[in-house]
Amino acid sequence: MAHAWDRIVVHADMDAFYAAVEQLDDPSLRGRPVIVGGRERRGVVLTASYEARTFGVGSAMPMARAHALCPGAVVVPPRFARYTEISRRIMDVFGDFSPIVEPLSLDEAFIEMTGATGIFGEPLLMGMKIKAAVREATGLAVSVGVASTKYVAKVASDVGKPDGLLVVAPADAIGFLAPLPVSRLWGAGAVVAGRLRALGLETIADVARADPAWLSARLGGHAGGHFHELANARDPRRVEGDRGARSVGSERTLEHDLRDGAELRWHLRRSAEDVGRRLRKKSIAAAGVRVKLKTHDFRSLSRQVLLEAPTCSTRSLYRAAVDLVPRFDDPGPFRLVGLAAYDLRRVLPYQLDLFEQDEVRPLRLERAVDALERRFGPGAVRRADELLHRPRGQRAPDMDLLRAGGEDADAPRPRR
Ligand code: TTP
Ligand code: MG
Repeated sequence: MAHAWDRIVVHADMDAFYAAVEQLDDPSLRGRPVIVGGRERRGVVLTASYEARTFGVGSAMPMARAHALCPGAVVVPPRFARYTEISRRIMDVFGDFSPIVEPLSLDEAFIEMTGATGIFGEPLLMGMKIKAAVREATGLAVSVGVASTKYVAKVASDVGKPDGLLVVAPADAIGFLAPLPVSRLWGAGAVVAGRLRALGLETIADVARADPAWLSARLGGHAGGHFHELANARDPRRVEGDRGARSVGSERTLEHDLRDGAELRWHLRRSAEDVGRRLRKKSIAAAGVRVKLKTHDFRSLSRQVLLEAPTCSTRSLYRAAVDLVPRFDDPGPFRLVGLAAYDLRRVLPYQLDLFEQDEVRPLRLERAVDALERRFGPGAVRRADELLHRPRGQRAPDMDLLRAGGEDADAPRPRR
């Protein structure tokens, strides 16, 4: 490939979002011009269905004008709680494709897909899968742009609307932008676009060819340089996922309160195995490890650490967790033990092996065990020391029941 994809950024934006939700919930509105906005004539249009847009109705237009343009439109008042609910579902779908999702509004997000071709296929296939997953989860259409920068991906999703899917390969990005009007430059509102036109610059190609110093002198500040970079398809901005909020965790409420350090470590190892396996399965590495303990009198305590290098290795997670234990100043006893990996980022499948030089061998072993477990079921392979040093009261079959505890492990359980 002459021009490899150094980065893969997806921009996804729902079509006529509020109006599409109204048409979804009320089938009698489907195929008809729908305007979402206040019923009073002094209000504005929040959005219009594509049927209404053919009459020239658009967002932010005064309602009176919308009525004049499209007298047959059905006006529906907004239901923000419902849009928020669907938005959450959409963002969850995006989260299934990448640990790094940057929502821009209720219906729109960047999704960092660099390194994910091994899992989801080439950029076009990624886009198709994201569109299909959103449709399956919500019944709604999303337009998707795929490019190697945020700016080009955003323009691509918009140009493809409605129900679009447009992939702009890195080598084609400048040519794709070239014929578009300057109003398509990100950050160029009506005023800036007007000034660019007054300078004789109509298309993005005109801006790309202009001298950036001359542009900056005319526009003031760094704006000229900024637009010149965008026009040349250069945009180094990263997709900013809410890293802190996303984590993969495993915790369990114990059958008897725990005081003993060895027993605590045994549970941390089981959690590290669970978390490590899930990270490796999704080709995700974590830079942070958090240990959570709950005391017998229901106080939640946690300690966390940022690792020198991100990891998906059970062994590294376990070691970091064990190092955190002395930092709890509460002597216990404890009724719940949990481990979570946070600050997640995607790694290429082959990078799992290259990731940390000194962890390569255990990681290879762990991935071999993952493969065996996929074939023969969980618990098919056990560590010898685990079998020998099983804590009291725990028989082997119980372990996997405990492991499945996950979500509601916080709920108080009767003690034996
Ligand atoms: P957009 O994504 O800008 O618009 P859209 O989804 O309705 O249509 P499309 O993307 O296909 O062009 O905005 C998302 C929602 O945000 C939109 O449905 C309504 C709301 N919104 C407002 O409330 N006021 C506004 O001025 C705009 C532009 C949108
Ligand atoms: Mg939209």
